[in-house]
Amino acid sequence: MERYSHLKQTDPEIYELIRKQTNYESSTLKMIASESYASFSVLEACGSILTNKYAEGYSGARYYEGNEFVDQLETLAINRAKRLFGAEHANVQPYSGSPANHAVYRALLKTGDKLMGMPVPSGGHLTHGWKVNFSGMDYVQIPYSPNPETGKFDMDQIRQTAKKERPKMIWVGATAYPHKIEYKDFAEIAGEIDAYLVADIAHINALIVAGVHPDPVPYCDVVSSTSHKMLRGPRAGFLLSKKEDRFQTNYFSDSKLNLAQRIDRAVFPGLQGGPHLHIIAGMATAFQEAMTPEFKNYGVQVAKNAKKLADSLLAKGYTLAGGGTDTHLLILDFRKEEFTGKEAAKALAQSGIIANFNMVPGDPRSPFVTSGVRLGTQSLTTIGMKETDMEKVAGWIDRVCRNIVRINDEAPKIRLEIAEFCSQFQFPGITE
Ligand code: DSN
Repeated sequence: MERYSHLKQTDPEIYELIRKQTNYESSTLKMIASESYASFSVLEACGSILTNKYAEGYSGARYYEGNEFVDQLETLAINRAKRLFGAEHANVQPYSGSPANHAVYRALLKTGDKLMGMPVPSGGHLTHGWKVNFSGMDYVQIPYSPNPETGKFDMDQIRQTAKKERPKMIWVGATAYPHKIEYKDFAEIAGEIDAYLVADIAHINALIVAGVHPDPVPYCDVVSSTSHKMLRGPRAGFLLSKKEDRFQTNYFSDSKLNLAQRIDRAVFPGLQGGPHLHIIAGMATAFQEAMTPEFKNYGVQVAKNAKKLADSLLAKGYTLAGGGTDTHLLILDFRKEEFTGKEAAKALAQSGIIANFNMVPGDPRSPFVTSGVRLGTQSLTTIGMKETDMEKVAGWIDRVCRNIVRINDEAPKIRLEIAEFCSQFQFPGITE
């Protein structure tokens, strides 16, 4: 039976938009550092009848009947998450990364408490205490940023700030930081000031699974992640934690609960209602895929491709924030150019290279235009690209940037070349 055949019959407008998006995603270079291609299996689990079921509560303790099989399913997802990351506890119910992070605040802090996190312009996430987000409105962010000269964390500076401000929690994680994070160093600082250490690994989870990025689990009280992005699962979040609380604090209304119980309580009933079981099923499938040797090879190749792309762009004279990358992402720094990050991102998209404009450290331009473009290699690696392909990609990026003033003439030619190039690759969830 043709895929989407029912939808095509009953709702041709939606069918047509999905069809167009599918063609778009398989004829352009998906370089947004937070996107990926989910497999057919993940998509089938997410599109299953599990969307029909209510199951407020947790396995074995639900507020609805009829959950024999979904109890087994959620337990399977939890066990797979624990096994994949070597964690003591997992909660797979958060609807996405922001709700997962919100639950961390509710479990660990009181309103008005201080936390250390990176501001959004420095590469942090909205939920790490940024002022327009609940996390910056209800809690007090003590900011830390990469050193503007080196683009890397200055641990002496971070320690000094932590000791002066004594936040209750330190977020470590980013949406736009191209270097490895040494959780051990952050754990030392958190230990010195009796703060919780929480890692947000949404961007780099597959690199951790592949062993090409330090592992936060041994060092952090809580680890938060999304299951889409590099993990190639559904659009959702999950939390890993230690079982016991190092501090036995009284922040939470019931101080007898251990850390794992407080995390669970914060997610449900603290913030959410019924879990999205179809998404949890897709997540469990993605966790299983991530336990294969192929997935490990993918994680290793993502980092190799990012390094090759960075080196190729540097060789062509481009500046990269932080000087390069040792993760999946790199940030082109256009501070010296007359065009903005936004203009570059638009010109790239017009040419078939889909990325996003992004602040660079010390950016003089506003967050609405920026001086940078963020690129990630995880989607290109997923469809099978290797280092030699990264040289081609760097060539197209260079052509776009050199021709930005006459992009309307150049973009259609590049777009065609890229579509032709893409036709030789296999797209999970798209090409059979
Ligand atoms: N919006 C995501 C990103 O693009 O990095 C973070 O949640």
